[in-house]
Amino acid sequence: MTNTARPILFQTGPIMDPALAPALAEHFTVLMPEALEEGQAGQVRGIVSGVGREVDDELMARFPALEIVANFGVGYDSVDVDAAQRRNVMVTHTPSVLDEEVADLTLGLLLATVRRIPQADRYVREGRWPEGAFPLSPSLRGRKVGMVGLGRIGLAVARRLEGFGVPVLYHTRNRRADVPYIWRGNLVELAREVDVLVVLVPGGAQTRHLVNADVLEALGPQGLLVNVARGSVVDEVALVEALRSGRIGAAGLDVFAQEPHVPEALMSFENVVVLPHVGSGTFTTRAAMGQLVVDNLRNWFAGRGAVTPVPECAG
Ligand code: A2R
Repeated sequence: MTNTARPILFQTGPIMDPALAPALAEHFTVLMPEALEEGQAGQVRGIVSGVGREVDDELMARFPALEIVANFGVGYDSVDVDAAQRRNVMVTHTPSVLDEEVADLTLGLLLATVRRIPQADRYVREGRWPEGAFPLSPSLRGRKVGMVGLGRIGLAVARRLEGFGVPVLYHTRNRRADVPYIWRGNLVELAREVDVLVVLVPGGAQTRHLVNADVLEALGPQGLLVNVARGSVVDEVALVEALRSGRIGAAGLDVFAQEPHVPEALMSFENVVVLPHVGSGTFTTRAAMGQLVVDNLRNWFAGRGAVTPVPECAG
């Protein structure tokens, strides 16, 4: 039996936050796709969604009473915001609460990639150490880092990089007046100038394949690519080719074009570190994101508006 006194939500699939389901259940009736019964769609007032689950016009059309889509995550490229706005549906996301966590992971992945930490771990586990010392690795010393995107998370990464004593440059559409880092309006130029590119722009049509063959070529044979944003931002075919031909030196990837599928070719390279999209994946940060999802929904249904609307729906 569903409690009709409470707003009914549709959740597009499982979300990796153990605290979210009980927190939602306290205030809402949550229907998972498999639990949605004939006739219930008309009562659904909110959608809870997460990365990789499309909330498109077709899905929203199934719920004529829909008021809000609450996205678990800062990136909301899987939500068709234009369609939501045409339907007068609010879209929210979870900015800020994950910045430091994703920045930590970014530095971890960068260091793991340049110093080949996972490869060294495998070397020990495979019993190869007694055969001889692990090969020397490239270094972060004396290298420059180029941020592709310098928003909330990018800035948290840049600040950490200052502590590592490496110069930071960045590429965005708009130059920031409030940072000490050098701006480059042209991404190929930036790639030519730096040794490491760290990708932290939102996904979606605007940034699709922003990091293409030309950018990778400019990064160069000693260059290193770190992507913690969205797989769609990097042309994965061009990346595989650049790694195969040695046109770039190494890559650290937390995100992929077709998650959870990781191209075999990428996993076959010794100079690539792959992670299963864990940028914000800690108990504390996922709980903070879940709480923000709940706060957005509670505020909305109490008539107080959304706490963190996506920029397109703000104001
Ligand atoms: O371009 P600007 O001036 O709006 O700067 C934003 C930049 N950005 C771009 N840079 C170059 N070409 C583009 N087409 C482009 N579109 C956006 O990305 C800004 O510096 C940055 C985004 O910052 P925030 O909106 O504060 O996002 P946040 O919280 O740092 O997260 C970035 C992404 C998420 O969307 C997830 O996909 C991923 O990181 O976790």
